[in-house]
Amino acid sequence: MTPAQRDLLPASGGSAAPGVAIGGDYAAGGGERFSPVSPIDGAATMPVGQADRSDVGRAIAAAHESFLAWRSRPAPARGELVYEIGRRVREQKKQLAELITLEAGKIVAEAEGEVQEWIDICDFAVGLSRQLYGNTIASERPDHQLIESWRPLGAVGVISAFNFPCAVWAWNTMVALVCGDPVVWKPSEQTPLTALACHKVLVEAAEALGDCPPALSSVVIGAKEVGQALAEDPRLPLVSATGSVPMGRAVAQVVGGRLGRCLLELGGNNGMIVTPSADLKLAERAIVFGAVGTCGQRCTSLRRLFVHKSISAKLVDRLKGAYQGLPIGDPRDASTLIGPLVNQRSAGQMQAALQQAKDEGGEVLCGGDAVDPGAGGGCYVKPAIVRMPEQSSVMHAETFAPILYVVEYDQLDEAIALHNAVPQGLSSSILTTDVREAHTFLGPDGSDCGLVGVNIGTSGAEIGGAFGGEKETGGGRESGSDAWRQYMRRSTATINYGSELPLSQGIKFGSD
Ligand code: UN1
Repeated sequence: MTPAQRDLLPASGGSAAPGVAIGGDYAAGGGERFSPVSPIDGAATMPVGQADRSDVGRAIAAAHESFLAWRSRPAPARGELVYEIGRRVREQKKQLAELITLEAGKIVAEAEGEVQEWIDICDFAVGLSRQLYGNTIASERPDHQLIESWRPLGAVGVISAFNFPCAVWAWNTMVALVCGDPVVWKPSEQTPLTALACHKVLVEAAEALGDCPPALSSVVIGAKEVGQALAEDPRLPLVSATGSVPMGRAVAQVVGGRLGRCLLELGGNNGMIVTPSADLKLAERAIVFGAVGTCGQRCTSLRRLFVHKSISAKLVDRLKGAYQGLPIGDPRDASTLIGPLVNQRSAGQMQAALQQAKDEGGEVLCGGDAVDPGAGGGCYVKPAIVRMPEQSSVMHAETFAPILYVVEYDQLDEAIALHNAVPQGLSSSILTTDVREAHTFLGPDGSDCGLVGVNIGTSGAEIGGAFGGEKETGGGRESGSDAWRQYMRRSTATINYGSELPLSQGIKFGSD
């Protein structure tokens, strides 16, 4: 770690980073200390403490206390904190991105893009703080009025994954803060330092602003027991979880068991259809970024490509050419486009998927093999393109690695049916210049995903839209549009400003 990266972390007074952060209060935590390693070279970054159940309980209690104060602050005044956070993130963008690269292994340009998502959601949330609109509704009774207001909900639990160690928390937290809700965050154990650095920005912004409750943000580092403790606690009326389908299923069952609210953003297995009228230059760029960006480790990564048989040979040739020139290596190097996979397990899963694809009749057209990392120990791989005779079982699972399966199709409705025939439903796109094809894909008989694009790749969604997907992706929506409503309690008020008490539904009850 560089001194600039250390400066981003809370001063711990020791050689390890804290495992528990409750506002500006830092502690090692009652769990066992561990040593995360960087995917770049497998070298240990910094030892980190871990929270145990009682630490999680303390964090939630403090967040709840802070909620009781924060909820009565006017929303535009809550927005002032988010404004100050955004200002500070702009100043530290480069350093924060470097820390993300170190822990998640993504290339600098993409790490900076991730911090940019934080800045963007700050701007969005500040505007939102003056636009938490409700409705007024005509009453069926004379001299009555219905008013719908949105009130703060309570402290929110956020569980996030290694691949977007800053942005996913930021989408949740910036919106939650203007809605009046503090956040308790369990980051991935792969990226605890990024989490502590993000948290520190928030804490310092709150201190600079003054008069903020102490625990608007908390971080509890640890493995699944920590997530379990968040899911169980009724003082967290909302738990927002991003990660694998099994993780989401476990969280949803616990939160559902106490009738809490869940916001799930789980696996994607994203597809694209390329039709005969597609602009192939554009298609090539959209496919390459979608399939190999972040080394195939975005939940929005492109994994399944359905190409019309009349253009398949031509497009596949172009893609093979493009894949050949991809610079693979140290993500800190500005010329690198493909960084490492997160760990050896991930590399093993990639090899297993490629073997299964071959067993199911697939032909690896390029890539798939490991690249010698030189002196370091990172897992560097060549992104693979695999031609499949049909959408067989390997294509139904999400493998978090840069494998692009290509299947030919003949009729658009057949391609759409194939596209939708997987358990996940996050992101999708169609490459076409035919307006009928585009609108068919966007329409009710088209893609069944939460994100649908035309002439664009599956990844790289902007924060202004609601982000999330259907089926096993979990159904949640985060970030922009009206996703904020999930962080609030809807209160429907009925006001009688007359001197009679007429009953609704015209009921006569006793004498008037
Ligand atoms: C994720 O991979 O969990 O749309 C989030 C995208 C990014 C976010 C991905 N804005 O690719």
